[in-house]
Amino acid sequence: MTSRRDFLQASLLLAGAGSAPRLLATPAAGGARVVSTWDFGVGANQAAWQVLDAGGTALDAVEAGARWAESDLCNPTVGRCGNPDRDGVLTLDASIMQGDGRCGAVAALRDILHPVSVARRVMERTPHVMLVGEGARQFAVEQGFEPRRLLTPAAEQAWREWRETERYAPQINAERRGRPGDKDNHDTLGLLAIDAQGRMAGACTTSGMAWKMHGRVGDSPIIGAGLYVDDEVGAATASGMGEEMMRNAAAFLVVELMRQGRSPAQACREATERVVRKRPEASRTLQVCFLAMDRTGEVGAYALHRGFVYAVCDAAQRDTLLESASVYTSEQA
Ligand code: SD4
Repeated sequence: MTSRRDFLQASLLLAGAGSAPRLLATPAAGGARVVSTWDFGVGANQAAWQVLDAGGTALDAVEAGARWAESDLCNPTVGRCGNPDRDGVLTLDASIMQGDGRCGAVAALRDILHPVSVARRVMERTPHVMLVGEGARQFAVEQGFEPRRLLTPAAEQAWREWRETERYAPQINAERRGRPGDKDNHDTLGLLAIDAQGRMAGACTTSGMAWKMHGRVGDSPIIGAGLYVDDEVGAATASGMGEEMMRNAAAFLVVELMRQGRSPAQACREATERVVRKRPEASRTLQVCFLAMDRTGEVGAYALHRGFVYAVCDAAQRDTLLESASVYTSEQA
């Protein structure tokens, strides 16, 4: 399996050679496209593309992409390799949504490898949208998902080292991503897809903020905060400090701005600026990132700080990785 670091280095090499990948504005007419947050989005896109390329649905595609990331043993921020909360417990958040408004989510789920698939079962097999904690785990087991201990020795070791500092000061993406030598801090996988029939879907999956309080839930499983999809308009997903996304109903905001006529890039920018206006001081230290795709397949992104990269995949480009524009452009912001 190619590691996320390899993907990132590949993109940096391209950029260094003066041939940074270019994004086609929209896929070929009637074409499918999938976009994902961060460098590991390249691998997730490839898993999703296998579904789209075979004529599958956007929903199946985003689930396949999210499952790829949840299984990835190199990713300390999503799925089985995620860092635990401050009590040493790994809890996972995920959501999935179709463009017709159907959606499902799980939060603070323990011991289950594929939270995105449990979220899909919530959508398809219950009258509800979200299950949390022990109830989500119980439902998953009833549905045939096998419970297993997920915390890796590396994540446990990292938690033990963190505990020595005994300081509860959660930060997200404080160490900027996207340059060689940057250390992974925290990222979430958000995927948005449009299939050959023009149906849209999205998924979002994460282990949440490392060393979070036990029971803390981020934006990723909250429909309208970390993910929102509407076939009439388009789709949006978020990564970064989930509390800001929740305060601003951010993914929904991005979609509504597109409904009012903004391009995906403009909508992401306005949502980011809203976060800054609400909390100007806090916004200097935390990261907030948006990725959107409208119903024609046009893609846009924006972040508070530099370093947010996103991956685009369609019939003409399989592993395009682009860096988003940002409010603050200096490392010292
Ligand atoms: C959360 N939004 O749990 C997630 C974390 C994240 O980049 O996306 N980090 O708040």
